[in-house]
Amino acid sequence: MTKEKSKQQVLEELRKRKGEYVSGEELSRRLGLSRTAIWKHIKALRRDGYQISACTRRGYTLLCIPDRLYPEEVTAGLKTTWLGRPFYYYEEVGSTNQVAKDLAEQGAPHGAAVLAEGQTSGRGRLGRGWLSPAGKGIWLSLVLRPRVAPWQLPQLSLLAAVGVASAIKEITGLEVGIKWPNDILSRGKKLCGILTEMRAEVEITQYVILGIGLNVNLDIEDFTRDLWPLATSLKLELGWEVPRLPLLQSLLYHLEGWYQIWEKEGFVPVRESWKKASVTLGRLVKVEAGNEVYEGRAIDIDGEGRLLVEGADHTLRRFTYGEVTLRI
Ligand code: BT5
Repeated sequence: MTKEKSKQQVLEELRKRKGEYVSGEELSRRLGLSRTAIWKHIKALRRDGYQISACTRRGYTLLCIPDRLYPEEVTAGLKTTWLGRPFYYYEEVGSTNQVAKDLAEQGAPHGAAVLAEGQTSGRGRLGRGWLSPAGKGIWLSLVLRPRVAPWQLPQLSLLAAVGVASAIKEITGLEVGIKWPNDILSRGKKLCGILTEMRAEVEITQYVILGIGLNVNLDIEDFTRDLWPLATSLKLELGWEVPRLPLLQSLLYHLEGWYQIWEKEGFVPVRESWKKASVTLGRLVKVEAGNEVYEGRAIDIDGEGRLLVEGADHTLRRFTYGEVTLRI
């Protein structure tokens, strides 16, 4: 048995008996490890951030788990069947989307997840950056292999926004808004950004990387000054620190649920839910798509997730992609 494996077993025993003391002797007997080995594992777990109290004659008890998104913690309470399995965890990477892409190229399955506590060069759309300070957010990329043609993929980004909004609502009660296609806003400020990258041939989608950056416990000083008027976090919105672990588990659960609905019933139910949370529809907007800038009123999204904008001369334009600025 590897050291890591036996450390996890010690943790598992303590977790099962949370609230009680377990003696070193009992642990050593149950796991077939020496008392010294048990003590070493306890020390290593403490280094990982687990608070374990040791009391002479009574043994060890687990007081508190760290605010880390360790794979064993995430999978321990995960209600999904395939999403987040396997779960790759890193302390720090450049971009989880890049890591997920490399894994997808090497054959990572549909549902694989890559999470990092911090990113040094988190990516936004169109070569922009994404601020991702360590331990403050959920910086996550999912490998998906949808059995749909590439033209249907924009629906997936809208689906992701609906999944994120459902998880935020479940865990915090906060009602967020979705700005087309998939920015999550609270009081007009950005709480979460989604970056979809893909490899596809004309008719076949090889894989999609769904990158989700959710600002959970960032304080105002964690943001660069230019982002102060534009960005926010759940903590800033709610006034309390949000536990990331249940939020991440809920996020994976809701995304899987919505994905399954999309596979079975198509885009209709996703579209309904998206529209309910939309802060774009009915508003005057400016859409920048490539070299073009178009202004008008956002009327609806169509059955493929495209934004319909009606100009002053009543011509209707459909946008598959683009950057929306909300006017009124
Ligand atoms: C996005 O781009 O909104 C997509 C962001 C996706 C980030 C995730 S994190 C996990 C995964 N791995 C990655 O490398 N990326 C994904 P866009 O719409 O282009 O927004 C980028 C713009 O938002 C920047 O130019 C900033 O103005 C602003 N911004 C940067 N960091 C932010 C943050 N943490 N919160 C809110 N706004 C931010």
